[in-house]
Amino acid sequence: MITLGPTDALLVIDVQNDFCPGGALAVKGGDEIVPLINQLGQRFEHVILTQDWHPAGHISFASSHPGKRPFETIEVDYGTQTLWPDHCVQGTRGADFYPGLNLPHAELILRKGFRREIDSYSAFLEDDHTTSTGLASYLRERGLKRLFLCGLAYDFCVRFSAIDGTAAGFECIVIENATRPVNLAASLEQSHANLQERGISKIQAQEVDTSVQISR
Ligand code: VGL
Ligand code: ZN
Repeated sequence: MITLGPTDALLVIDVQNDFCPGGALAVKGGDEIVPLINQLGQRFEHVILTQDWHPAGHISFASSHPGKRPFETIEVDYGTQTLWPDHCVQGTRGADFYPGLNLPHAELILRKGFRREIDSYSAFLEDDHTTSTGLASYLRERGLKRLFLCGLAYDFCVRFSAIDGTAAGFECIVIENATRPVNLAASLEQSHANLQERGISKIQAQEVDTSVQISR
């Protein structure tokens, strides 16, 4: 059992319409985790949401690269970029949080991927591995130390947020049954391996102690 305290935060990654069934980049079962995330949120004093937030013509969109199709890859300045269908375009319904997500006490909504020339899977560092989102400094100033990650997608934004969060000095724990993967090529197996290599633990939502009442 894991007992939560005031320096813990729930980091809810990209639970947006476009990543749920019917969306532009639908993750299988993406909507199924929402009730669990809502329940989990009740156990946390501090909840942070991330929102994938791309301008039209974003570098990660296949449509921005003539002749390329979604799920192909290209080489860009910062390495290999997977190309996606247009998704989470700023101000569109697809970029809105999934309507079933009910976390009104979330304290921060962190938007990422808003630079046209850089994708950002991680909530900490954009994909050039240099440009900071500011999240680490925010967490430090707020005295938040341990992060429980959930949301979409396990093998992209959740994985890289956990890796970069760990590198930035935060204890990161992935709540596995409150995530779902895109599952592209070897992304799922690689994600499991990457987390294990770095000693990032995966737990199930039921391992969070629900007997502790939080004050709000
Ligand atoms: C994501 C692909 C593209 C994610 C975001 O949230 O995991 N995946 N943009
Ligand atoms: Zn994206």
